[in-house]
Order: sequence, then C-alpha cells, then structure tokens
Amino acid sequence: MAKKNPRKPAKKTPKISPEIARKLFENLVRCRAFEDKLAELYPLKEMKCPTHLSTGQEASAAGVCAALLKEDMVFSTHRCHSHIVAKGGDFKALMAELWGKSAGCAHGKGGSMHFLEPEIGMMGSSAIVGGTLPLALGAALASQMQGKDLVSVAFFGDGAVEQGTFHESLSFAALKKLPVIFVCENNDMATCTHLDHRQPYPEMYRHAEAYDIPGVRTDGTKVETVYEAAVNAVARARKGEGPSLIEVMCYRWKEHVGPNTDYHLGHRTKEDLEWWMARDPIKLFEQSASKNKLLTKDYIENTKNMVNIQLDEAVAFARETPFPKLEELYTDL
Ligand SMILES: Cc1ncc(C[n+]2csc(CCOP(=O)(O)OP(=O)(O)O)c2C)c(N)n1
Repeated sequence: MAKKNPRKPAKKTPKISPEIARKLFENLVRCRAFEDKLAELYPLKEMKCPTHLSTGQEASAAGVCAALLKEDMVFSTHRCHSHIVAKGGDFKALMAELWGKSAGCAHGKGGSMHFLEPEIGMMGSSAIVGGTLPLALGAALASQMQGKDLVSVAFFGDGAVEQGTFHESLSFAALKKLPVIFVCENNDMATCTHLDHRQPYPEMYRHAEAYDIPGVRTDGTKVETVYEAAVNAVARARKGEGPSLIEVMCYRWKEHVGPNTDYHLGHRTKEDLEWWMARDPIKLFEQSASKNKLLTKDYIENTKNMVNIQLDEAVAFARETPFPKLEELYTDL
C-alpha cells in the first residue's frame, strides 16, 4: 500500500544552517519524546482522556513550526500534541491537562484533543474534522484587517479534505489573499479507511490548482523539506501574496487513538509500518545532520537527555497538582 511511495522529495534535500538544524532537531525530539512518554504511561489509566498520537509524523509539526514566529497562530486537530509541542508548548501544562488537572493548558477540561496556549500562538485544537481550517482562516483575516504581519496555520489530516470547509477555506483565502498556510498531513488513513476508498486521487496538494494558489508535496520523513516549504509559504503570506497548501506525506505509527499498533485489524499492513519505521524522520535527520556537521554527537545526546528530564518533571507535576475545584467546573466553558 504505502510502498507506492509518491513520497520521494521532488528535489534534493535543502541546505540548512546549524542554528536551524538545532531547532528542527529539538522540535523533533520534543514531539517524539512527549508522545513516547504518553504511550508508556497510558496503560496506567492516570490520564483522563483518549489520546491520538502522531508518532512518526513529527516532521510536519517540527518543520512548519520552525518557520514560524512565536506570535504566528497555529490551529490543530484531534491529533494536536506535536503541533503545540513544536510551537513551544509547556510540558507541565500539557501533562496536567491530560491528567485533568486545574494547571492544565485548558484547566483540565479539554484533554488531549483541545490543547491550546495562546501566549505562544497555539490558538486551539478541534476534534471536528475540517473544523480547524475556517478558524485559521478567520485568524488570518483578522491579521490582515488589523494590518498585522502575522501568519496563521491550519494543520489537518487528509480526511479533512473531504469536508466542505477545506474547499470553502481555500477559496476564500485565495480570493482575499489571506496570510494562511494549510498543512495537510497525508497519512493515508482516516480512522480505519484508506485514502483509496475515500477520494478520487491521492495527491492532496493538487487541490491548490483549483484555487490558483501554490500547492507543494513534501516528504514527511525529511524534516528539511517540510521546513523549506513552510519558509516559502510564510514568506509569501507575509508579503501579502496569499495562502499556500503544503501536503506532508507521512504515516502514523500507532493506532488511530491509543498507544498500540493497528495492523492486526487488517486495514493496513505490518510491512507498511516497518517500511515507514525504517525511515524514521528523527533517525534520518540525525544521520544527515551529523554527516553534514550540523549537529554534534554531544548535542544530540544532551538534547535527548534534557527533554527526558523535563518530561519526568512534567509527569511528576501532573500527578501532584490538584484537580479543578467543584466551583470551577463551569468556568472557561
Ligand atoms: C466532522 C467529523 N466527522 C467525523 C468525525 C470522526 N472522526 C474523528 S477522527 C476521524 C478521521 C480523521 O482523519 P484525518 O482527518 O485524515 O486525520 P488523522 O486522524 O489521520 O490525523 C474521524 C472520521 C469527526 N471527529 N468530525
């Protein structure tokens, strides 16, 4: 199935500076380690919500968010962990949210699918498939009307392309030349249904043609290619030239919701999973960045260790910080 791999980058892997390499690597490691920690602890049933993991898809969040300013606005979906983490999300506030605690980023009332942190431009997440696009559109319209220089990003899955909101949002954004970037994470699946059974052609980026905006397909195993596409889209948006569509070809290693694999269900194969895991975006970036002398072995190890320490601290915090008080139950709703 996935081995048809249209996922090869159209061109060579772009060159990046050591500073950007560190940013990309840090983003990747933070995203992966955060979700690995959730997968490890999920069976303990301390978390109060289902979790949709994006393990394997991190290059999308890591590459796009590295091209944004802190003030730029991101909107995400039910699979939102990596987007907020790559935007600079606070591990303690995120863990506390999963544990349903008052110190959580949504005060313990949103859970895994409703992460937000407006202070860092993470404006919100919505579990309504396709719901995020008009929200990002509205933020971009506000930015334009207020004469601000901010870019808005909508992350969504290939399933959202089947929603009217996708087409309406691209159309209006193109018409008004809004500073919005549509990022479609094409992992071939919507829950348990493969793209081949849902849409007439598998290339999401081609929808951009209908609205006369740039559409580009990127290789989600190579974070540099996602980053380069995002840099181009951000530059275009800030110049007032309008929206772009970026498709990131990727694969979620875990089941639709939860910490396990799902190939035993029969809708995709173990071979697919192994094929993609052999192209782990973090390992590939570690190799290429080391080879190109962008990252040292020490930096790689230190980053991983530091992130793991921060995550352990965040879990300890989530466990000990209090639940919302009874009188807080109806606030913030
Ligand atoms: C409007 C709407 N329809 C159906 C659902 C149920 N649902 C939740 S996730 C999902 C699949 C989404 O697939 P995709 O958009 O490709 O994102 P992915 O899960 O692959 O990240 C569906 C159908 C929903 N949440 N909202």
